[in-house]
Amino acid sequence: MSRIFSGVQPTGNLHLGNYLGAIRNFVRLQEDYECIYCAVDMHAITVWQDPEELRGNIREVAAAYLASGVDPKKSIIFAQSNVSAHAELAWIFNCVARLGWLNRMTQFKEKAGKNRENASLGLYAYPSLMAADILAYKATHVPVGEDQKQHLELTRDIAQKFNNDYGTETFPLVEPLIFGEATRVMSLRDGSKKMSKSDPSDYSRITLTDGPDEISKKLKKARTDAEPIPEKVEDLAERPEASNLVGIYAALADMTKADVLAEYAGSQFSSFKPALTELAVEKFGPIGAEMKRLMADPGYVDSVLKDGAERARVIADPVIREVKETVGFLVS
Ligand code: AQP
Repeated sequence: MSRIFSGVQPTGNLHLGNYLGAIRNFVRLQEDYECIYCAVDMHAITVWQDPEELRGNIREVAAAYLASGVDPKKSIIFAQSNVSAHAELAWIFNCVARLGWLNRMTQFKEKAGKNRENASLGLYAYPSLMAADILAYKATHVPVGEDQKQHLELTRDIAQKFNNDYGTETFPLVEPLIFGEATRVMSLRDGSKKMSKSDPSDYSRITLTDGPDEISKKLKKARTDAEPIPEKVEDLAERPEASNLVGIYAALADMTKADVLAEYAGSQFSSFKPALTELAVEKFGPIGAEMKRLMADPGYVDSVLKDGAERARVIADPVIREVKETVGFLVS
């Protein structure tokens, strides 16, 4: 049976990249799969989080799922720390994963930066916890943005090594689901950097709760080049900022980049940007408004998370039990 698992870190500033690379696909997949979607708060604390803000951000992730169209009756929505299987399995995977594998993880290198010695042990072990998130449910498919591909390869390596070491077929080899025209949305200020929650510049990203004025200001300021929009997708290859805006338009309009170029080839970005603004406002207006409404009703959001955690435990607890028995722990 196919089962989907994915998550978003509650680190604030949920943005267009999180939506187009992940959350929107979560909504589409729930029609055909059993889906489990998580606010990965244990991942969030791998870098410092203010406790009060973290609580709000966990609810914000749940609100973003709901406002985007994830149906809490059909899919499971919960907070990672409320299901202990994640932490338990992560420890076992810490003993399966090899240091050499983790040393290759580019996200750790980027996030730790030059000050590696001062990074938390949790940041280093992040991919092992991510493998546990997925495999605690024996999920088979994981919708993510392109930046998570390497971590999913590590999840496969961990699953395979566990199965080989213990001579079992406990874990499936997960498949990434990376689809859509915007699997890697870039910063609006720098086409070589991905759009990110932690970028110090607010102008680098459009957040899900930005109103029409903010969207318009940010897109007006978005970096482009002086050339008009080209006719062919190949001609965007050396123009990262132009390619990014065309990709965002295509994803929001459910078109291909080629279709967008067919419509706008020859136009300047000064005339393309207002069209993109209009489209972004049309798509995000209702989502942002619904998120704000849900954030003002934390009681409802908490009830969704509580119900989700209960349903998640029903799936994960027997898996943890099976793993503990396999490893040789005494299971009472
Ligand atoms: N720029 C992006 N384009 C497409 N997809 C993206 N995702 C993130 N950024 C982009 C996808 O969103 C999902 C949730 O990401 P996350 O919150 O778990 O962590 P992240 O990848 O570290 O996201 P950020 O926004 O870049 O946060 P910070 O700044 O804290 O590192 C994932 O599926 C991810 O691929």
